[in-house]
Amino acid sequence: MSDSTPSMREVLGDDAPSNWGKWGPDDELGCLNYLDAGEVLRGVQHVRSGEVFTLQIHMGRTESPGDPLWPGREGIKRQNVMDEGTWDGDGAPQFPGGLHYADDTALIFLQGSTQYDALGHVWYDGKLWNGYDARSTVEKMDKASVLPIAEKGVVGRGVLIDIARHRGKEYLAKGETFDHTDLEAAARAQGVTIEPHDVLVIRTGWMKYWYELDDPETFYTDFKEPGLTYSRELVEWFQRMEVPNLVTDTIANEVTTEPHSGVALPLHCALMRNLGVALTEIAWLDDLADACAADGRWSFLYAAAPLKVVNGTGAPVNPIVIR
Ligand code: UVW
Repeated sequence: MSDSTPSMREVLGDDAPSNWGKWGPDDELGCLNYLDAGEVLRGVQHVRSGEVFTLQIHMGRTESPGDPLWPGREGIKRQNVMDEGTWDGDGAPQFPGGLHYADDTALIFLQGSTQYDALGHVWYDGKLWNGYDARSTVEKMDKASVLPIAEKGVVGRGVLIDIARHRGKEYLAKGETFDHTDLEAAARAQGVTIEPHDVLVIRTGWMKYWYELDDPETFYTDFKEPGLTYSRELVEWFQRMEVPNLVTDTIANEVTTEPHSGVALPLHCALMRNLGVALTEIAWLDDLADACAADGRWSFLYAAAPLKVVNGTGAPVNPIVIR
């Protein structure tokens, strides 16, 4: 960070839009509170053909380029502990009837695949979502962990906005930005309306780029993902639209550094920490986008539940879309 880079507070303002306290002092769900039974039924109305799409990327690919990760994280380390080889030597467990089986273990970054961030995953000025003390994250996430999101489950009407297709590109360029006005323009062009309480799913083509490029060194050089970029108006739009959940096919859901201030991931703070919007990252959206483009239907039933990791800062997820 250069000396001239402003602080998160300077960028977002002393009076940044906030939903703290809106659902009480103990809330750990934020805008997911908007997704009640009525929203589930609204989502169901968008199921027409019965097609199912699963949005998780492959986890633990051994062939190049491996799994896309935020710099500093590592992909899953999966290891067999039991397989047919176990019975090659003596001392293997014997079961009545001759049962053999395979088991494996895994060491994973909870944010190392398609995942939900816990609402407490990022913070500034010593406070996380709803005003919880950042010290509550030490050693384990005591407040606003991923568990409440996992317990509730996320079900509602989803809408896909394909910014890459709208801009006539296979994928956006490094650092390319867009905002809520671009989302609305793309929605108009697609013939769909972004409605209040929609799970907002945005395709940039960035996951396709990761796999097609097949060159992690180029991908991570001058690492700057494309994505939504901060403005107060954009944050107010999210608040007004009561967006419960933002899902994208990038590793961090927003342009990596905001071009004007140079601050990293201000929307994580503005949307997740201040408004309580749930973030879902690294989603595979290309198959869904192709199906939506083919018949012009861009809304669907979205359903997801991350793993119930107690005190987790996030957890892997395989969201399901039914259209
Ligand atoms: C960070 O916030 C650093 O990562 P993520 O992409 O998991 O939100």
